[in-house]
Amino acid sequence: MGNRLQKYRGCLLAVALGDVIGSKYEWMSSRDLNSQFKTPLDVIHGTSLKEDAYYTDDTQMTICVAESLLKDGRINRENLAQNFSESYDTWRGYGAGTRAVLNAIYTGATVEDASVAEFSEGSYGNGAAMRVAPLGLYFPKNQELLRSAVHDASSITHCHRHGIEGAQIMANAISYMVRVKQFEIDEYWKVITNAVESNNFRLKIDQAMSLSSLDDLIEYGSDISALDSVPTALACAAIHHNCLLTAIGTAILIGGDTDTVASMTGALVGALVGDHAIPETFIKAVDRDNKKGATYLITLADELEKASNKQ
Ligand code: F2R
Ligand code: MG
Ligand code: MG
Repeated sequence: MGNRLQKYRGCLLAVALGDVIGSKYEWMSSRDLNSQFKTPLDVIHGTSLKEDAYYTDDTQMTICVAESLLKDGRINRENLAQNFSESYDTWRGYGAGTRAVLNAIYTGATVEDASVAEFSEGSYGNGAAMRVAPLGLYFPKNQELLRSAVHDASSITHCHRHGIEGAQIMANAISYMVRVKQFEIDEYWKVITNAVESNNFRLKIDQAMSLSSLDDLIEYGSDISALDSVPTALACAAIHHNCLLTAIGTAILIGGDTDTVASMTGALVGALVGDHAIPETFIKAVDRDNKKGATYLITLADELEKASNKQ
């Protein structure tokens, strides 16, 4: 188990690591992945990060949340929306709804109008949940502040109740992982169920609690909606809470939304075990030519750790 600083670094670096490796297999089937790789660790060690170890929207938007939080000391929706819009790299594989929201913000729409640019009831995609790690790290002990910050950060692009609920659940689970010295499975699921609001999520989380193997996870599935990916990541992290690389490799072998489920799983287990679980070669590979690569993620993690003491 890592010390406090290692846990903060582990969380953000594992967001990127899961994203970087997982994005090479996004939307592949579990059948194809499992015929290519024998074990979860084969996925990690058998994926070349020499040439292109770019992160995608998952990490890009996580960085924006961390930056805005550190700059404003809270979530200012307008500032965060601007940050999302200014850092939007079209080639990083954003969801169609999020692309529409960011284009609307770029052309001057208000945050409220932009949030329904693609879907009139808002997006139920996993795009809010996948970027929520900095909030769980910033408010590890203050549930009320966490709740309102997650709502504000999520509703910019995901005002559908399931989009927000997935982010609330993920943020609470991450705050649990960073808070504790010892993982207690019953306590973990209790924190998660306390953050559940809808029957749809209650049902999915109830099922997720009983999963115990890769076959179970494959049958349970992974897709782009918050409802079909957040519980998958929570279960994968619970099963492999003591081995970050196995957790990320397993999340990828499930198939489907591999970068996002691996990134969310990484955030959870990374926040528990810390960055010493990540080999230096992987850390160096993450978006190596980008000034917002691994070194920058470590800086953000350190600043979040310092600032979270005041919350
Ligand atoms: N989008 C991708 N990967 C595909 C990249 C394709 C390629 N590289 C390219 O760009 O051409 N990955 C990323 O998207 C997911 C996060 O998505 P997010 O931010 O939630 O987007 P969105 O569009 O809001 O929701 C995702 C899809 O869910 C369906 N959906 C959501 N709300 C809906 C509603 N109210 N009604 C109907 N459908 C709804 C739509 O199909 C959305 O497009 C992550 O996987 C990330 O890695
Ligand atoms: Mg992505
Ligand atoms: Mg994805």
